[in-house]
Amino acid sequence: MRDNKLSVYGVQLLAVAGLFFLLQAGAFLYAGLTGAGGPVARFAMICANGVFCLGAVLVAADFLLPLFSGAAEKSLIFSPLPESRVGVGMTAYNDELSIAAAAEDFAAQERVAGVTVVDNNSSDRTSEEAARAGVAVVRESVQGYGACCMRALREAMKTGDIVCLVEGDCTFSGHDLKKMLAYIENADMVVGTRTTRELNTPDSQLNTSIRWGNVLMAKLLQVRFHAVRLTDVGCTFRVIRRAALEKIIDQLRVTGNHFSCEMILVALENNLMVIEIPVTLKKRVGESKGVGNNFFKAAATAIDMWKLIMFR
Ligand SMILES: Nc1nc2c(ncn2[C@@H]2O[C@H](COP(=O)(O)OP(=O)(O)OP(=O)(O)O)[C@@H](O)[C@H]2O)c(=O)[nH]1
Ligand SMILES: [Mg+2]
Repeated sequence: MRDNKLSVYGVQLLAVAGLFFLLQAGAFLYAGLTGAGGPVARFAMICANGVFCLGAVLVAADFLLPLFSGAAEKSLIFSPLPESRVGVGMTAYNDELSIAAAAEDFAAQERVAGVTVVDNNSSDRTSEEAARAGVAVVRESVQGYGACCMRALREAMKTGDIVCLVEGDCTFSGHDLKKMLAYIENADMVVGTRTTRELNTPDSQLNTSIRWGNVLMAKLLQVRFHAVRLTDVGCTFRVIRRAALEKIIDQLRVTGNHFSCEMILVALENNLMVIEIPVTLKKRVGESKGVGNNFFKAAATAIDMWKLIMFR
């Protein structure tokens, strides 16, 4: 798959140019009405035109270069996996109120071979509650959402030839797993999107700023790798073929909250077929520790994701 980094820079320059054009229009209007502010308007005009031309050249170059390099696009996959079993890796951090119900929900799904809860240094009864639900429990000492996800993936690889990653906070539903398994026949990785409003409960974490922040970052990532359609970069719930995960697992580095974006990016860099499908999203059970109800954490995570998409 082609990595269109020039387009990522280009479209952002075009957006900045749009702001300069707005400033220019306002300044010319003001100058026309008052007779003052002419130099500001001319400055905005020069900036807008300059930035617009640079952005347009970068985007055009990105579209033209492959015509000369002959870069190949991905071809359709159809590879049914009727005998495959699913290993579920479930993240948990002080999730004693939700973990048993979440683990039981996923363990009860068809084709699930086992659920492993990864307890990320919880100080409450998370491990005991998970064990009570009858699933495997391991402890991950490196703190952080990404560290917990990576361990969950590694644990789930041991039990299934399809690996499912999900949170243990009851935001996601086990019955969505069969929808993901339907699409994994055509993909290496199927990732959920939480931005389908029809599938969110009204009290879910996807408020307007989190929804649009995710859509924006997802579209930037989509610009970088044309052959994919993305509307969310922060959904933990996903399934991946074990063979595909083996290819990328050692390239994953992010231990913090922007891990889910990194995993999609690395999958695309490795030419994996990634398909995004809508999943249901409910209000979490227990207290949010991530970006769910903290605007500043969400903004910091968005900046980390932007840096990944721009510079990795
Ligand atoms: N924030 C955080 N989450 C962790 C950590 N380790 C594991 N996790 C798990 O990662 C998931 C993300 O945290 P959540 O508190 O659910 O945050 P969120 O998903 O952004 O938002 P809500 O679900 O609305 O609360 C949860 O399942 C946590 O249990 C950690 O060090 N920090
Ligand atoms: Mg959550």
